Amino acid sequence: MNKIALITGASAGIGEACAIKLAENGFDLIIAGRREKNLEKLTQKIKDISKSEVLSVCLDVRNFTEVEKTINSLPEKWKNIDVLVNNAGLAVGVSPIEQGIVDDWDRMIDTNVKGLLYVTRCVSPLMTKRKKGLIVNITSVAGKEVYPGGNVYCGTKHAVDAITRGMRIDLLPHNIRVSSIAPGMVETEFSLVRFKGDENKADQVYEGFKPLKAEDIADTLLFIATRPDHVSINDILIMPSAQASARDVNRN
Ligand code: NDP
Ligand code: 8X3
Repeated sequence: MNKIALITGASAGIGEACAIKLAENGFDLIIAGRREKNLEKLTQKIKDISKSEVLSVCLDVRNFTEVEKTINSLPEKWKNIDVLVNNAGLAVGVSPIEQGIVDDWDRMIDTNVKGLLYVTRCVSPLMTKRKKGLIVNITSVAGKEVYPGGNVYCGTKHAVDAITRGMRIDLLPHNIRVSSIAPGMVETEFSLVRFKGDENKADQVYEGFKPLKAEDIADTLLFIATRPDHVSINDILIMPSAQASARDVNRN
């Protein structure tokens, strides 16, 4: 029987690449996100490239009632989740704190922190019952460092970093491993979302150097998810070769 992985934010970027990578390597997938059309396309792609089974669930991680209902109503077989990838997340804006937009702050905190907690709260009991599981949280270099205009986004990723370490302790008696992947700059829709659809600004973020691809993070996830049971990869900080810190990027 294939292992089952649930990936949040699978409708684009890193989550989508992770779903494809795990499917190529024999996992069945529960793919979650808000954009149903993207999930439909991904479902078809996975069916085309692998023999994996796919369950697509339309889900806004900010809504606890919706998260709880979705997880509780999974068909019994799909409740045997072996790997949870808490990936759904976003940055919105780069305003300095004194000009910050409260709605942007709410979206980041509600998605990156509360959404991750809601999904974990509903999935982890399924794992503790089976005394096995792996949870991988997608954090960021922004969870290790701060940079100008990163204030609240960095705060949410620092929170996820701390929550990850807390989860690891709480879930230790239940034989559940908890890992985090902290990427530097990855070229996805991330910057387009951050700059609210401004393609010029988004493109500038990745100009003059080779950023990571979503597939690089998927490779990292696959490595973590295929270690033997006695090995836990606690945290991986992964950067483009041209990036040394959140603020130091070697552009041509
Ligand atoms: P994308 O914008 O390409 O993808 C973000 C994903 O999150 C989408 O699938 C989106 O789906 C989903 N998402 C956003 N809000 C919600 C929500 N409320 N409910 C459910 N799903 C949601 O960005 P990335 O792939 O780059 O980002 C993935 C993760 O990686 C994020 O946590 C981000 O912070 C982190 N990260 C990204 C880096 C980068 O440079 N790209 C670097 C470090 C970390 P939909 O809109 O359909 O709901
Ligand atoms: C995304 C990477 O550097 O924009 O987490 O914060 S960064």
